[in-house]
Amino acid sequence: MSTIPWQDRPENNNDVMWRYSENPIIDRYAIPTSNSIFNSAVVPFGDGFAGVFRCDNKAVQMNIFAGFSKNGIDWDINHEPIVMQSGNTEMIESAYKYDPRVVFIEDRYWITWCNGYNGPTIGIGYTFDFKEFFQCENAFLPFNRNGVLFPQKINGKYAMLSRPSDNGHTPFGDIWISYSPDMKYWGEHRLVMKPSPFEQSAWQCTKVGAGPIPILTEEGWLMIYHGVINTCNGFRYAMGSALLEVDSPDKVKYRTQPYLLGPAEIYEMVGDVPNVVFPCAALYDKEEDKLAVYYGAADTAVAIAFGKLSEVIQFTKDNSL
Ligand code: BMA
Repeated sequence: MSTIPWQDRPENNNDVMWRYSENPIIDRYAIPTSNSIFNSAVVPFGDGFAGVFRCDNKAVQMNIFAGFSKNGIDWDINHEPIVMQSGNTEMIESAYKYDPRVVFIEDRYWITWCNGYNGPTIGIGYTFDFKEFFQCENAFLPFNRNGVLFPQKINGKYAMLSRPSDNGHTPFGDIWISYSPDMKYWGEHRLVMKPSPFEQSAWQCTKVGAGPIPILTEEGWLMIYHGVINTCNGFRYAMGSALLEVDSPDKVKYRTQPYLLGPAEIYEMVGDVPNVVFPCAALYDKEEDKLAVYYGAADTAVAIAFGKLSEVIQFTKDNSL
């Protein structure tokens, strides 16, 4: 297994998660055409890591690019976007692609993203090698964002979290779960989680959306998510966690009242969209009790935060809404 990026908690830091000292790890201009590189996904691959990166170009066209890394921190991102071939259907329109997630299930890496098809919906594709990519049916009708697959079938079916939305900046958002026997037809839609009451936990009172691929733990599925508050200066995105029942992940066992990480460093507060911490991927090592969360910072760059898996789980239980 590849060694995941890691830094011990800094002295005098009592937070459950802490930032990598060299953040951001990927600069907005990391490839020649990019305006910004953020909300991106990584997975262990070969003797290192592979990733699918959201790069908006200088025309601010949104697309996804493959990248590779030996250590999970220094990335070589392809200069050309991913080109899809048809997967389980004919080629369907993709006016834009953004906010990818990646997960290995059974024999291949599945990618979900926000796909432009007469409005945003959830696109699905797969690859075996991060060279050739195959595009499948969209999971849902527009409008939807934040499609996040579980890393294994649940009760014999693929399972995906998503957040039904509108065609704009969506002033609402609940997390739902849907199931599929074949990665093509999705149904059995169930509500997982709504925004919280303002007076209890205002950072997540406007909308919530799933982030990285959920992690199976002894306490249930650890789901890291983003929560949003609408302020007089617009939306502010922070990161929280929940524990979902293993066989019925629509049941929330615990959910953090305080956030795990909110915009506080300059690269999170200043950028194309200020005050955004938007997690899309996590690497973990259960034996070493390590968790590294990759997040988009201010819709501009990619950053990492670390935590002890056991402490994040305990924090979620001890500080539940
Ligand atoms: C969401 C998506 C994300 C973005 C966030 C903050 O609706 O567009 O890609 O990071 O808004 O702007």
